Amino acid sequence: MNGLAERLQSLSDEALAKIGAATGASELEEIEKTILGRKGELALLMRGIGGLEPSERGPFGKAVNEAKGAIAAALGERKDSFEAARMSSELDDPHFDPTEPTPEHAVGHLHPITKVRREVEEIFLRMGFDVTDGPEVETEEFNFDLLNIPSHHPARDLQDTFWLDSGHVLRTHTSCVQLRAMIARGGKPPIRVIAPGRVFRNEQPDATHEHTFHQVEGLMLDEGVSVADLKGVLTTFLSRLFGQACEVRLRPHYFPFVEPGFELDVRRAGSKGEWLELMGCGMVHPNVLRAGGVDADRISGFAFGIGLDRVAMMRYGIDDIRWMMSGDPRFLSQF
Ligand code: YSA
Repeated sequence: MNGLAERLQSLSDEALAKIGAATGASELEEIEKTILGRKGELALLMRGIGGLEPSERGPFGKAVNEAKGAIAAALGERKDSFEAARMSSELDDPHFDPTEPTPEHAVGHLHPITKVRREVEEIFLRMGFDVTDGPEVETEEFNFDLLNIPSHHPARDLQDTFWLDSGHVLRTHTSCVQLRAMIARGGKPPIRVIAPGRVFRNEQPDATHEHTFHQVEGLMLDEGVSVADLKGVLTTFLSRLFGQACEVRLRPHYFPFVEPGFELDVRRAGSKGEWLELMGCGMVHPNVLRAGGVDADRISGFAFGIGLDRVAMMRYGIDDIRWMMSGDPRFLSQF
C-alpha cells in the first residue's frame, strides 16, 4: 500500500498516546484540530489514496475511517473525564453553595415607540389601509421637488436637512412615501396606505425635538374623497388610539404638498380641556397627485403625518423626547 497503511498506523498510535498524556481540555482541542481537522493529518493522508491500486483504495479508506472513529472516541472519553474532574473539584470547594440562587435573567421587551407604532398599524389595517415603507436615504426629488416644495423653501436649508455628499438627503419626513406608494400602484385608486418610519432633521435636540424621530404618514385617494373623510378617519383613529372618544379640530396651515392644509389638534370629546397639537394634514395638492401618476381631475384625497415620538410621550407620560433614543435601561425598563 505504498507505505500509507504504516503511516496511518503510526499516526493513530501517536494520536492515542497524546490523548492519553493530555493534561487539559485545551490540549485535546489542539489534538483534535491537528489530527481530525479539515486540514489535519488524517485528511492529508487521505489525499494519498489516489496513488493506490484501485483494489487497495476501499480497504485503505475503511482503515482511515476506523482510525478516525477510534481517535474521536478516545477524545470524547478524555474530555468527559476532564469535565467530571472539574465538576468534582468545584463541588469539593468549601465555598461552593449549591443553594445560592442563579443570577436573574433580564427579560427584554418592546420599545415604547415600537408598541405605539404597532397599535397605529393595527388600527389602520382594520380600516382597510396597507402598511408600506420607503428609504431613509432619499433623493432630493422625492423629499422635496415632487412634493411641490420649492427650491427657496427653508426645509432645503443646510440648517434643517442632513445632506449627503452624493446629493441625497436623510429624509426629513415620511411624506416622500406618499409618492412612492402612488407610483408603486400605477396611480390607480383606491389607495389607502400608512408608512411609519424614521426621519432626520438637523436640529439641536431639546425636550420636544430630536434630530432622529419617527413619523407615520397616511394617504387615502379615491374619487370624491373630501375634508370630511379626513376628519372622520382621523377622529376614529385617535379615539381608538387613546381608548376614548376624541374631538378633532383643524387649523389652517401651510404645507406645500397639500391644499388646503391643516394642523390637527385633539382633545377628549365633551371636555373643556386643552387642545393638543398632533399632526399635519390636508388634501393632497394636484401637483403631487400628478407627480405620482394620479389623474388629478378625477381623483382627490387626503394625507397626514403624525409625530410618533410625541404620541408615545403622551401615551406613557414621558417628559423628554431625548430618552427615546438614549438606549438607557433606567428609562427602557419602565415600559
Ligand atoms: C403634513 C401634511 C400632509 O398632507 C402629510 C404630512 C404632513 C406632515 C409633514 N410632512 C411634516 O413633517 N410636518 S411637521 O414638520 O410639522 O412634522 C410632523 C410632526 O412630526 C409634528 O407634528 C411633530 O409631532 C413631529 N416632529 C416634527 N419635528 C420633530 C418632531 N418630533 C420630534 N422631533 C422633532 N424635531
